[in-house]
Amino acid sequence: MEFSRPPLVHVKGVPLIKYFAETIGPLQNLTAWPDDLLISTYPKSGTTWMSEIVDMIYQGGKLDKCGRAPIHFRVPFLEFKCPGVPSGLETLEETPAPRLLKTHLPLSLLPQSLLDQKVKVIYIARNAKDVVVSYYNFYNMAKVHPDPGTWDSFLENFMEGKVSYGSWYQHVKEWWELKNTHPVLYLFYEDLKENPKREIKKILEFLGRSLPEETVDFIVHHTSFKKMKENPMTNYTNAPREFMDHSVSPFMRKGTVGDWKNAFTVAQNERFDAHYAKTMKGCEFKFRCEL
Ligand code: PPS
Repeated sequence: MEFSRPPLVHVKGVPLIKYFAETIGPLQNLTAWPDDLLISTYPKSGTTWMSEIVDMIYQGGKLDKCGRAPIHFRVPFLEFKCPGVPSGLETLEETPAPRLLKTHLPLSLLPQSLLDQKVKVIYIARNAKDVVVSYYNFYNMAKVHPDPGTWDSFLENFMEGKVSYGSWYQHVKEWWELKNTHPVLYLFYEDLKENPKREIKKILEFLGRSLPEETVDFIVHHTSFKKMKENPMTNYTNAPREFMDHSVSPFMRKGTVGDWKNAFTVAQNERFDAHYAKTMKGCEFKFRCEL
């Protein structure tokens, strides 16, 4: 099936991939379970990486168990829907407790039950410059998105929140705020890249779990970019080609901090920085755009 790159559809003012927009209604009937764990991110911020880390933790570091299915079946993507592929809600029906769930939704579209049940959340934030570069490449290869246009126009749309899931700026801030009232572990892609073992230990503590030191080391090793890129259970190469065309750009593309420097011109960087300073003014946490 060839996707026609349908235009984004707005739900409560949030632009979404057309097929995903169709699930937002039914998704509001989701019954969350108290032992669910939600992995939340703005797109392209390290969701797949965190999903693999947490599944490995849940499976006690056993590789054969993590190889039981591709990552999107092990960690259902709540709002996912695409013709010819099981939806996130369908996958969820087959998922036994304790469940790992994935979403990119802003809080205004999140099923209320997840909040009512005080479901633990691991949120990963990544610096906006690397996100927008990763997102542009993803738009090009995943044809459920509209045509991204030129890099310059995509960058402009990103700054204005006119991309799928809307504003990065609002997303990272509102999920940070949620920490005040809800169990949220807020992590940064750059920290995970810098010292994955330290960050995995934070996750273990948040989950109230412990693992032997050598198992933690094994998880660090197995969830490296290189390992995940060559692992068909994490690299999305088994997704239908009509949905993700890895010959355009692989899903596991670079996995670095600072790749934005290869895409931004000096003028784009200046424009972006000025807009960023205005939009993020007063924000109490900081992003690192290089390590
Ligand atoms: S999605 O489609 O929104 O769920 O994508 P997401 O998984 O959030 O983000 C994809 C980017 O994360 C990179 N990635 C990793 N980086 C470092 N280490 C590991 N193990 C890893 N796994 C995935 C992936 O390459 C995408 O970033 P870019 O910059 O495009 O390479």
